[in-house]
Amino acid sequence: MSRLIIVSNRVAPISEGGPAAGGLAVGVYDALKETGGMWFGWSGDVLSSGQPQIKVEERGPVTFATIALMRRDYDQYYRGFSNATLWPAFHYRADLLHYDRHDFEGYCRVNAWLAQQLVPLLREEDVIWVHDYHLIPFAQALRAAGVKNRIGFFLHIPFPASQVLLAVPPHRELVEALCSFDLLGFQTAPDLRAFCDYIVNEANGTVDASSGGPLAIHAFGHTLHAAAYPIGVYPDEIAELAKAGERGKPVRTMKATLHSRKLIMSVDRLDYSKGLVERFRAFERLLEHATAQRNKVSFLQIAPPTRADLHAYQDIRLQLEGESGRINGRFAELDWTPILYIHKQYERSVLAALFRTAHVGYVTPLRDGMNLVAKEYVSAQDPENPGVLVLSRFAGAAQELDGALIVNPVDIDGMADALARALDMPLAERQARHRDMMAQLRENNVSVWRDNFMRDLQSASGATRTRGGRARAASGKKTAREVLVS
Ligand code: GDG
Repeated sequence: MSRLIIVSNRVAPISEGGPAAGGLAVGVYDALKETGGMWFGWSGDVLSSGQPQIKVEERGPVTFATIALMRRDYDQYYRGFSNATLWPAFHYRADLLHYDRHDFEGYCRVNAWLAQQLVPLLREEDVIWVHDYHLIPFAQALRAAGVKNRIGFFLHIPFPASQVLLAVPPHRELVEALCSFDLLGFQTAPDLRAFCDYIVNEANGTVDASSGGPLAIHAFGHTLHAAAYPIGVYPDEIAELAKAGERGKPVRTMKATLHSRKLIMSVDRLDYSKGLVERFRAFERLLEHATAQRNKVSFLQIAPPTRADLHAYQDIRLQLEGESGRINGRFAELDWTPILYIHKQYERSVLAALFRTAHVGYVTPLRDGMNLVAKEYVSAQDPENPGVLVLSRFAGAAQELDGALIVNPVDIDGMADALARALDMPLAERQARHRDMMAQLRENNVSVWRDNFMRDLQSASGATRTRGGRARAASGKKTAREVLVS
C-alpha cells in the first residue's frame, strides 16, 4: 500500500491528533494511522534569526515533520499573500483584498522552499495530498524538483467566480499552478463549476465529463482531474461527546444563567467571512419586531481570535464589540443580557455539550467553503428534542443540509424571520428535519470524504505528467456551461 503524505500549512499539534481536534485534523490523522504516513508543514514558530531545521517526530505509524518560518516568509507568504490577498478574494471580498507583488514572490518562494524540504523525505511509492490555499504552487514546485509521485490538492475554502478571481493580479499563475496537481478537490459543485468556468473561458482549456467520475481538465499543457468532495464530520462521535457533557459544569452554568430562556448559539473564528455583524443585527431585528421574544431568548456567540495581526481582523473585532454593546444597551434588563459575546476558545467537548443545549444553531457566513460548525451543531442534538439549524445559503454545508432553515446572510429581516420560526418550530417538524440531516451526515462522514478523494487520487494515474493534454480531449468533451446544467 502507498504511504500517504499530508502537506498543510499548519500541522495540527500532535496532542490534537486524537478525537479532541476538529474534523480535518481527525479525518486526516485517521487516514495517516490506517495507511501509515507523514504530516508535513509549518510548526507555527516564527524565527527572527538563524536557519529553520525540520523536526521529525514519530507517533506510531505517523511521522510528523514540521519546520519554522523566518519572519519575512511569515509576513509575505502567510500574513501577506495567503491571508490578505487569497483569503478575502476567495471569500468574494475583493473590497478587502490587499495585493503586493513582493508578497506573491514570497508566497512562491516559500512554497518552493517547503517543497525542497520535503523532497529528501519522499519515497517512490508515496501519494501526496496537499491542503488549502497557502500551498497552491506546491505541486509545481515539487515537479520542478523532479518529483514524479501522485499529488492531489483539496481546497477547503470557496473557489471564486472568474470575475472575482480576476481581481487577484497573478490569477493566471495560480490556476496554471493548480493544473500541476493530478487531482483537485473542491468542497461543492458550485466551486468546481467556478473552476471549470475559468479553465474554459479564461484559460482556453477544456473540461471532459465523459468518464462519469472526476472531470478531466485539459489546460496549460496538463491533463488533470477535478471533483467535489464535501468534507464531513463524525456525527455519532460528536453526539456522544455532547451527551456526555450535558451534565458537566459549563452546561449547568449556562442553563443557570438562562433561567429557562431559549438559547441561540454560534461558534466561529472571528473572521469577516463569517457574517457576524449581520448576524448580530438580525438578532436585534428579532427583538425589535417579535416583542414577545424579549427576555425569552439569549444569543451566545463564541468567537475565538484568529489572525489578530491583520488589520481587517482588528476592524471586525472592534465592530463586533461595538454592535454587541449597542444591542445589549438597547434591550438588556437587570436580569437579562441578550447577547453573550465571548472572544475566547473552548474545549471541543464543551462546545458539543453547549450545542445540545441550544434551541437554535445560528450559522450565517457570508461565504464559507463548507462550515463544519453547522454539521457539528446538528450532530450534537438530542434526536428526541432537537434544535433547529439556521444556515446561510453561502455555506458549502447548505448544499447538503436541506433540513436547515436556509437564509441569505445579508437579508436581516429574512434572518430575523427564520430565527422566530426556529424558536417556535413544533417538535415533530424539528425531529423530521434533524433525522434527514443526520442521515446525510452519516452517509457523508469525514471517512467517506477522505476515502473518495484517496480513491480518485490513486486512480488519477499521474496524468498531469502526460503533456499535450488538449489534443487528448476526446469526444464527450463538455464546456463548463454544459457541466453546469448536466
Ligand atoms: C476552513 C474553511 C471548512 C471553533 N471554535 C472553537 C473550535 N472551533 C472549531 C469548530 C470547527 C472548526 O473549528 C471550524 O471549522 P469551520 O468549518 O467552521 O471553519 P474554518 O475554520 O474557517 O475552516 C471551512 C473547513 O476549513 C474544513 O474544510 O469547512 O469552510 O473556512 O470544527 O468546532 N474548536 C474548539 N474551541 C473553539 O473555541 N475546540
